[in-house]
Amino acid sequence: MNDNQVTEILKSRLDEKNINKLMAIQNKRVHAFLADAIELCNPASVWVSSDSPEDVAYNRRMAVEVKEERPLKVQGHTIHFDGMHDQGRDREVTKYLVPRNQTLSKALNQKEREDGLDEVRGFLKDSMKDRIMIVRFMTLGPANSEFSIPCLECTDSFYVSHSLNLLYRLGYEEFKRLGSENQFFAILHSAGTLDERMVSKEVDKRRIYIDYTEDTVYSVNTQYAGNTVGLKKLALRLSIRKADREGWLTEHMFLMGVHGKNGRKTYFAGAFPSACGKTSTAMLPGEKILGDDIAYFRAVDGRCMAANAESGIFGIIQNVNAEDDPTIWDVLNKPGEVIFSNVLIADGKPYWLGMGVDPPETGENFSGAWRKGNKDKNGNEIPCAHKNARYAVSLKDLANCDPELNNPHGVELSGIMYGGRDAKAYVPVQQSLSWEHGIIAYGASLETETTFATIGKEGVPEINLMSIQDFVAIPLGKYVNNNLEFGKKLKKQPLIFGVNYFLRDKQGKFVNGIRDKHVWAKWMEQRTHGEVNALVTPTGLIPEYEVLVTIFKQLLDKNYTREDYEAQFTLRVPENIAKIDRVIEFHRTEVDRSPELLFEVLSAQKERLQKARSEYGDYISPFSFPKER
Ligand code: GTP
Ligand code: SPV
Ligand code: MN
Repeated sequence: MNDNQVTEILKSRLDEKNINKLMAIQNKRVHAFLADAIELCNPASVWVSSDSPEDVAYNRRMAVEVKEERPLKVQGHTIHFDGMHDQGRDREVTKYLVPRNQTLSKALNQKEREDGLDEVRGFLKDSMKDRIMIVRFMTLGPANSEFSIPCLECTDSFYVSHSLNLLYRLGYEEFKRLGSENQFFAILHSAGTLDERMVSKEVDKRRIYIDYTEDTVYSVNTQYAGNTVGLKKLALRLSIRKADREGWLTEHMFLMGVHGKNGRKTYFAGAFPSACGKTSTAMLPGEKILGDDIAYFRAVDGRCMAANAESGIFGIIQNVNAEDDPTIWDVLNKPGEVIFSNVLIADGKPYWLGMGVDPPETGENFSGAWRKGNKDKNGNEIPCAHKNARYAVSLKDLANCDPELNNPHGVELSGIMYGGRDAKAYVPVQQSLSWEHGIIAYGASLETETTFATIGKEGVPEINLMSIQDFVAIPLGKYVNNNLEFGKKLKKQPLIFGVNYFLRDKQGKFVNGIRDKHVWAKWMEQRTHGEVNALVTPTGLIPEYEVLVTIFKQLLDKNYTREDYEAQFTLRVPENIAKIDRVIEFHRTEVDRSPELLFEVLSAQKERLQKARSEYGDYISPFSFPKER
């Protein structure tokens, strides 16, 4: 298409108001992308959001009018349902489009680019013929900042577009300023054919393809936000490539401020795989949340500066209750803008698993009209709400939102955590022996179990490097190496911690309570200020018993016993050696270009474990370990 054809298409398909809004953005790539999308999807009309209060309100209204959302009793709350088989990220059909002459790691799901484009564009053909195409300009990262990445999303779902408003920064003005600059991410989404409940019907034609050669993503026949709100996990894949080219880091991490002595606040980031603890950590009562899913890191004058790519939360609602999560509970119960998804609705009120309130026996949920005891096609009982039911809210609506959220310079990080669902090996909290040791032994060795956040079997153990493996669009080893190299740019490196909320005892019971993570956070905060000692173990530095006694008492009013400490911090040597063997095997066979240092660091840890075993046996009480000098 030449420039004239592009203009021709836009002028013939947009009405005067919308063409004016669009032409205020003088960018050839924007115009060409939209002309192509219009030709392909053939929408009934095109609406461009200018982010004005009227446009934001129109979007909110339309989501209800087209029945993708329904108002609930509490003012500002709505419910959206995704289809029965569209309740999480779909790994199987999410693929990188790779040109014939290129290769990506074999651990990555990929497809030959031309074939992939033909297939997905085939499914997008005429997909919007009865619907409005919505054109959105957004940014990832704070505005007017080194961290910002402009994004264009084109969708036929007012729910998706409404979610963008809650979760990201509006970017129409930013695009106007951009002028002809063509460095932005573009996303084209269509929910495809919908059934009478307004949910995507053609599940087998669901595709999410990432065309990284053009910084473009295609998504079709799905509505679940993780597959459709392109600025989330789809743009994440593109930003990892951008960060790799430009020498900074994109991480699947929360950001939070932890309070300490004399009113000070210390910033932490934390990587946990989906449904393994990011939001629950960042929302700890009394602390400040800056982000709960995606963080950008840049080395600035030797300091590690971090910003949230997002400005809202698309959070798991299961187990959110008044006692454990008072802040989010409050937001989910008072007037204000909240989109609930895939919870049970009865009498205009939402109910979910683990809310601490008995749900009614009938209502409407992701399966349609629901009654307790209803079974699915396979004879399994349908729960009242899906485990991956979620809520979407803006961070600014939270009482504990950190005031630095939109600081264009980001915040300076003092600590980084890595944690997964590791039932057997790692202790609940430990500090790495160095930056390299932390990146390798905690980040690149992160083991977890699959969860309900992705479609497929739950509880399958796997390695999920840095908790970001699904989204790494460059060779995995190079990604590890970028993290190692990043440390060298820092004069003051954040301390690195390994945490494990999911360690179990021999009977299979978790050895920690849900609030214990707060104690670990306070201990880490004190470590970053050099205020408390630690004990040296073969896998890292662990808290001293007496220090934990004090924090447990002050914070949770709990008497922390020697038995608790031993149950949680005993070093399990056989499990730790087996873990290292699995991780080494994984990096040898599944990862291309794992740095040699990784094997050295892991082998050294294995030797330390073997040495300790020869002295103390297989299970070593934490009281045996020496104090750090
Ligand atoms: P995504 O939004 O998918 O990226 O997930 P996330 O990392 O933000 O997960 P989140 O913090 O929402 O945790 C999800 C699940 O972990 C919920 O079902 C929680 O109940 C559970 N969970 C959180 N903390 C703990 C804990 O300390 N112990 C146990 N056993 N479960 C926990
Ligand atoms: C995750 O699965 O890591 C999430 C939710 O944060 S999603 O939007 O599906 O990515
Ligand atoms: Mn996530």
